[in-house]
Amino acid sequence: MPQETFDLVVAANRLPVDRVREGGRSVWRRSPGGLVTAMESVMNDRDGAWIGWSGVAGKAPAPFEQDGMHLHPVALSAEEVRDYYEGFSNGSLWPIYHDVIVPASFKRRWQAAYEQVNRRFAEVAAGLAAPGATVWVHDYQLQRMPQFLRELRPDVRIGWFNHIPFPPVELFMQLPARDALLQGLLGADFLGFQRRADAQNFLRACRQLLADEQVSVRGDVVRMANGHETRAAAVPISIDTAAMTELAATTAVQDRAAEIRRQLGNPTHLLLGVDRLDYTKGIRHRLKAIEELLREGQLAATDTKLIQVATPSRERLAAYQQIRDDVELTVGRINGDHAHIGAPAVTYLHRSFPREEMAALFVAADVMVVTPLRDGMNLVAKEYVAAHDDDGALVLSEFAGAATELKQAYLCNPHDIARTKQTILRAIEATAFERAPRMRAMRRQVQRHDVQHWAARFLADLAAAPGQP
Ligand code: GDG
Repeated sequence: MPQETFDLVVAANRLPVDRVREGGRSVWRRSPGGLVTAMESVMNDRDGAWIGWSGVAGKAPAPFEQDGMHLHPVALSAEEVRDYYEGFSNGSLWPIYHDVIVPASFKRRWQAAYEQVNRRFAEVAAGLAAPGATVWVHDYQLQRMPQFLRELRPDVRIGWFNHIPFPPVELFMQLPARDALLQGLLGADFLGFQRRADAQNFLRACRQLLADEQVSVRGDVVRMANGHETRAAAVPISIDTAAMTELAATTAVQDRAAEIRRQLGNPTHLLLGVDRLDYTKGIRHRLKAIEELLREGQLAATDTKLIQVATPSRERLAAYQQIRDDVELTVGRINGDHAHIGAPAVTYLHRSFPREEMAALFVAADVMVVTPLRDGMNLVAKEYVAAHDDDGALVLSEFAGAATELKQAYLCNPHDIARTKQTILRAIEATAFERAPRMRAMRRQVQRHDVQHWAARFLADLAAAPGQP
């Protein structure tokens, strides 16, 4: 029987579901996050399929339906998880694309596995795409896929969206696979980036590194020797704003927010950090600033508390074990110096929570502290703005993509600890009168530019891209 085909195929490293145990049985549960919601809204209208890894190494489970989406698992062996995912994607690309906050490593074996897995994704997509279908590829793990797919299926429209920054050419050049990565992306018709600066970095890399390949760049379009054109532009991602605001307003979430504050002894100032435990997120810098403020007596642990949620991430990689150790050592020291019995200065939570609990934390926090050293966008900043009332404040790093949109945040350079301390103090001390117009302006921004708007804009840009000669 011929395989069923689809008008829209989404490809991402991971499927939008996780395998979990429920009542002694193993079942699929939808993973949290705006991307899944956004794709659901466009896929339901368009008969869509999603291809990705299930999260478990070995044989792929059979394709299945979930929430109106056709899900098609792609197999990864244990060696491929090590070499393509942990190695090339997170040991080579992730550091280079985030300003080399930790050194990048390069291994030829990793690169070979990346090629192999990207080719497999392309083959699966080629088999599922209907004639003239749209294939939307996501993120840095799949940069070779557009070229492989175009070779197999020149009739489909191919778009790619980068969730993380695209680095300046001086850093990108370090990658031994640099030409292959650019050629891979140039198989697409449209490339979406978080910020204009990211698209510009990509265009500059093509201009500088592919000149010998008869590739020319005019404006935001790259033209290959065979006449195929690829457009690169900014399409900043967002959140399901209405859903977050609605959830935050429910009695259950409001009550839980009040309870959280009560449990902490009703502090005058409740600060909050929510991050994947990643060295890009600037958690150490944030803790250092707060530790100094407490030590100098500019903040008092009796009336100021910090909750830091650090969701476990990439725990098999040494750089992630190191950041975890650093963060936990610092939290321990801060509490050792400033906590009272039953009243920690920093409540550190190294696990993940349901959406409702996250919303309650956003509602409860007087000041949200988001201090990445580099971040593609940072959705947490947008979620806080959508969930909290007018009497809140957002401290936001200039190095998060969100800083280009949330201009009324208290912006800071997390490398500059002295100024970051001042900025945190300003946000804490701001009056309701100063806070309200800032919060309202930022909320308007995320209401107008929500994730549904993002997905629709990406698909419109992809449909309008010049593409084939
Ligand atoms: C990449 C880019 C870009 C976190 N802990 C829990 C939980 N979360 C949710 C947050 C937020 C999401 O996960 C994290 O998104 P971020 O944008 O903050 O960061 P990355 O994971 O690094 O994402 C980033 C993003 O892609 C999208 O393009 O913005 O720059 O690095 O939604 O709320 N959700 C739940 N429990 C948790 O414990 N339910």
